[in-house]
Amino acid sequence: MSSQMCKSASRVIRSLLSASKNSRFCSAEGRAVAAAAAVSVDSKVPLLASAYGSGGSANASRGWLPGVFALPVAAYMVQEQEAHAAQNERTFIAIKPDGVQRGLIAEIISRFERKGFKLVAIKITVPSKEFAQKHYHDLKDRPFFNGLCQFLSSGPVVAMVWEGEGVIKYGRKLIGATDPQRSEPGTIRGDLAVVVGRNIIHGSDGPETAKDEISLWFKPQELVNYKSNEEKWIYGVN
Ligand code: IDP
Ligand code: MG
Repeated sequence: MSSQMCKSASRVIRSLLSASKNSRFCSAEGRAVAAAAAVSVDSKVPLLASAYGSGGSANASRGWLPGVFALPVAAYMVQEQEAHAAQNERTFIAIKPDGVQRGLIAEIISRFERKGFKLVAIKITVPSKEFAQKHYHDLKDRPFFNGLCQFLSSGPVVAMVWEGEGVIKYGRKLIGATDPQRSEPGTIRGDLAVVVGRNIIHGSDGPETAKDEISLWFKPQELVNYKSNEEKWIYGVN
């Protein structure tokens, strides 16, 4: 092995180790190596060959590098999986009959879309009162329960599933407080609704309710898995 190659190899290893130690690939060098390593794992190209570019020999690398690479590459893959898991978070959003009748479907969808969240299911439906009671089961002891379920089942509802990092919590921020009198300007209810009984939109309030509500309103096959072209511009670590 030439001394030039030794120097390059140790530079590669140093940057990988420091990248994994810092848990984020911060330096330009680290990013390049991480990308090369990730590509290598995906495409089964020998690790050192792609990390070196034209300067290295794949055969020379096999004898001694995989063990050194294994840890940082594994760390990178775990990070990647976590990032994907976060991106795949899903929430249930419904435009209630008042929002539909007031012509606010496009306005509401565009707020989620422009934020960078991804629509993975949508339908328009008139839920039965029994269905509305299931949806709002946690409010069954509240005095407005009957009127609320009556209203939800009074006309078309646009039911949707939105996906993205933090979409459950941030979806609630986009929606605003339950009572539009208390919703901040800039939020959907703050900008577009006036009273709590006609607050135009529903959004799941946590991971458990999101899961339950998605499975109440949608069959699994109605949820679409796809990669949007914009994702590489919406997600990224510097
Ligand atoms: P949320 O929609 O912000 O999650 P919840 O407390 O879960 O609020 O209530 C569900 C829906 O019930 C509200 O969106 C609203 O339409 C209705 N609601 C809540 N509180 C009242 C109330 O005090 N009077 C009438 N309707 C209410
Ligand atoms: Mg609620």
